[in-house]
Order: sequence, then structure tokens, then C-alpha cells
Amino acid sequence: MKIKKIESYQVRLPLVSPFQTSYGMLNEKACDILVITDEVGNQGFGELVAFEQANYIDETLMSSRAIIQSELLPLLTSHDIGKPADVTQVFQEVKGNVMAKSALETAIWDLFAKRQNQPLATLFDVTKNSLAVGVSIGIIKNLTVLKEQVTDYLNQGYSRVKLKIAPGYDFEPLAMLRAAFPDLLLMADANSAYTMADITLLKKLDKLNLAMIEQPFTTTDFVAHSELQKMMQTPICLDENIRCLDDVKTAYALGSCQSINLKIPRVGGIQSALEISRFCQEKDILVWLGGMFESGIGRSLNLQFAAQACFTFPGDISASSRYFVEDIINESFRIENGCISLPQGPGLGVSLSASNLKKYAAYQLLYKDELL
Ligand code: OSB
Ligand code: MG
Repeated sequence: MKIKKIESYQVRLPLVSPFQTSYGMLNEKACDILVITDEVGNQGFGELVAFEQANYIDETLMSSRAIIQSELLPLLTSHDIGKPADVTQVFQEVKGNVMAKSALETAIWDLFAKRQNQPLATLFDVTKNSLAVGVSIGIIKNLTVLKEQVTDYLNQGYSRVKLKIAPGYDFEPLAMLRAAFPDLLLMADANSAYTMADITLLKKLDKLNLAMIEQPFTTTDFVAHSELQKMMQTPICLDENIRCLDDVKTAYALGSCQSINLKIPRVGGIQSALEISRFCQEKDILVWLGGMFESGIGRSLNLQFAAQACFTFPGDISASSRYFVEDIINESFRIENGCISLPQGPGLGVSLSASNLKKYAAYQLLYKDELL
């Protein structure tokens, strides 16, 4: 395929309500939507999901933009790309920067599917056309409000609840939810806020029949997670630690976790995510699809990827209305009878809303081939 043009929409979407985690408060989500146009006018969309601050992982929106401009775009536009896996190959010489790579790589996958006039999901081992999903809930200090919020989400059809925890906000809200909803598929996400000094508290969480505890310790520590997993019944799930297949192999070798929260952008794109999901299946690690407040572009990608047979645990793929007042796509993802349906059109199956882009985004032309 030939690349004629690469454009970027720098988007800022207001959230329906502020979202608090152990590392900070989010009021609006910034992201870039990359649009890659081929020689016949097909357009592939990729979302750059990196955060503005380096408080989730080290990569940021600014650092990703810089590496896209200085290294990834020149590589992408100077090589022949026949299939999406070629992008992974071409980007290999750039170390790390997984979210920057993913933004471009996923746009090429979308473009590739559109050139074949096929939904993206047909390029994966997809068996479902709608899926049960979970919701991730930020820190809500008032437990009455928290309980009402969970009740509301369950009524909407979410089949799994993840609560963000942090030191001082952990056992009590989780125990309250467990008492109020004895059969709820409930889990906790610490976003690396604890240390081995908190071991007594963490062990206490074993009483609550949680589906898993996500990322209790720092983002690079496989050893502490392994020690904790040996002391706990509850499965440990790794999120921030996992940036590539090698990280999963390390976690497996050390016994650092029983589950992986797989996010396509956090592992450098679809090719890497496919390899990781295959490895997890082989090794009996429970792999499920996470989220990072994606706009409709990243949300469609997550839905299509999570429709594969190996994803049995409900992902962090909520309805559009759970996060955003308005989105930048024309379609919206709704929960009906407890499930969200996959879009059916070619590629990601969603279209950009010109009017909402005007309202919420700034435009930048990143590359143009004057000969095409
Ligand atoms: O740790 O899984 C996380 C959002 C942004 C960054 C990290 C995380 C999250 C969430 C929300 O938990 C997931 C979602 O619903 O998009
Ligand atoms: Mg997490």
C-alpha cells in the first residue's frame, strides 16, 4: 500500500464526571486521532491514548508526538508496507514508545481491513458479535454514593466491577461492596500505589472473594508481585508492568501474576497484543482487555479485539456515555441486554464526526506525498 497523507486531530473530550485514581484526578481526556490516507482514498484511524502526565506509565502525549514526528513517521513513509506486521518490523529499531507505535500501527491495521472491505475483527480469531463488558470506577470516598453508583451500573448491564483503590481507601469500600453484592464479579485496581510494607492489608483482601487485584506494586517490579502472589489466594493481575511479550514471559517465569490486563496501546499495537494473548492462552494466564478512556476510535478497536474467543473475562470497555459528554465518532456504543455489539462496517466500522472534531479538536497535517 502507498501512504498519501497522515493527519492528526488533537482532541480534548470533557468527562461526564471526574475520575480519581491513586495517581491523580482526570477531568478531560486528551488524545490524538491519526488518520492515514492511502493512494486510493481509504482512511485508517489510530488513537494515541498516552496521558498528558507521566503518572500512569512513563510515556506521555507530548513524548509520543515527538517520537512519531522525529522517528516513526520517517520510518513508516520510507518503507514498503504490504501488511500490518511489516509496521512492527519497521518500528523495531525504535525502543519502547509503545503508545506512539500503537497509534500508527493500529491505523495501518484499520486501513488494511478497509482496503479488503472487511471489518477489522475478521483479521482476528473472532467468534462473537457482541460482548459482555465491565466498568472501572474511580475513587468515590462517600460509600453511600459508591453503592448507588454500582447499583446504577449493574442496572445498565455491566457484568463486572473494578474499583480503584489506594492506601486508606481499600478494604472498607471493597468489603462494603462485597456485603451489598455477594455474587458480584468484583476486582480492585491499585495503579501501583502499594509496597511490600502493606502486605498485611493486601492479605486481608483475600477474604473478599475478589476476581483479582490489579497492579498493587510499582510498574517495573516483577519480584515483589511474585512474592505477593505466593502469599495470596486472590489472583494478581499486571497492567503497567506489561509493555511487551518479554514482560509477560518474565511474569510467567517468576509467577508474578495469574492474569494480564492487556491494552493494545500499552504493548505497542495489535501484532504484539496478538502474540501476548496467544502466549497467555498457552500458559493458562487469564488475559482480558483493559482500557484507557479511549474515544470511539480506540473503543471500537478494543471491542473488535476483545471479541476473540480467548477473551472470556469482561473487559474495561464501557459504553461511550460512561465517560464522555460527546464523542468524536458519529456512532455510539450502547449496552443492550448486558452486551455491546461490534460495529459491522469495514475496518473499525466507525466514522469521525466533522462537527465534533471542529468543537473538540485541533488539526495538524503531519505528512503528505506530493507525488500521489
Ligand atoms: O489502570 O486500568 C487502568 C484508565 C486509564 C489508565 C489506566 C487505567 C484506566 C482504567 C479505566 O481503569 C479503564 C477504562 O474504562 O477505559
Ligand atoms: Mg490498571
